[in-house]
Amino acid sequence: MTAAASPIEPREPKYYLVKRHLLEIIETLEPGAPVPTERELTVELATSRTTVRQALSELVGEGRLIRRQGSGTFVAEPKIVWPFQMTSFTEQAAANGFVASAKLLAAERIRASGEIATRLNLRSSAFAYRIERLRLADDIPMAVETSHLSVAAFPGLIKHLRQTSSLYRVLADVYDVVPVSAEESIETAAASPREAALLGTDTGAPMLILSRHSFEIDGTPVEWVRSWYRGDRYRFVAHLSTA
Ligand code: 16G
Repeated sequence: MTAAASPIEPREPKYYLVKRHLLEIIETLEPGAPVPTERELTVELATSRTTVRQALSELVGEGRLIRRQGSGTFVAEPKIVWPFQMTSFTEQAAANGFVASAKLLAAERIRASGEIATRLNLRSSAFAYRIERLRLADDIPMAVETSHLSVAAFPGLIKHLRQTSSLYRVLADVYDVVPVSAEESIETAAASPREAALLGTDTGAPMLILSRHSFEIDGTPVEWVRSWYRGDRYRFVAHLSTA
């Protein structure tokens, strides 16, 4: 006979009580409304400033609150819902009512090795492009995107990307290549100082990294891309069906 598992009663850390209290307050407020200050919460809940700060920081990281230097902490706007689709950033933005753009941060030819060579099906030390772009929607920085593509497959790509902000547009118009399928994965990371500065958040803030490995209809790999999004601003949605 097996013993019945005993119910686990997790011990709630003190800051979590403060967090729950704040979540209740947030539910009653509109986006943009101020929440009580650190000092007010410390007095009201008879707890330490450190405890209050931890609760506030977690809610900022989760995108429920937003901190404005010098003016306080406010209820955040709802997250932007971004669909998982086999389309380009430009098309996804348009479908959601935004105008997409890109700022080219880096564009270079590197010798492919390791994962990049494998993903792009290149001989080790063949040339690959490393293209880093800041992606913006309505001029608001949304993601830092690093793309790798084969130089042999797309000669002159960097020149074209200096003129148009859509990689997929260039691939279709100039090279007659359309990525039709992809494997996409999502994982979390903490923002580095550089990503934080580019995306207007704090170093260490939670980020979502989307990786896309895309292919042409015949299975030829097209690109290997990693996109860093602010975890507090975006919610990714996939539509699943059995059909
Ligand atoms: C998306 C894709 C990226 C692709 C880009 C093309 C993800 C994670 N990334 O951002 O792989 O290169 O769209 O967009 O979905 P563009 O044509 O606007 O440059």
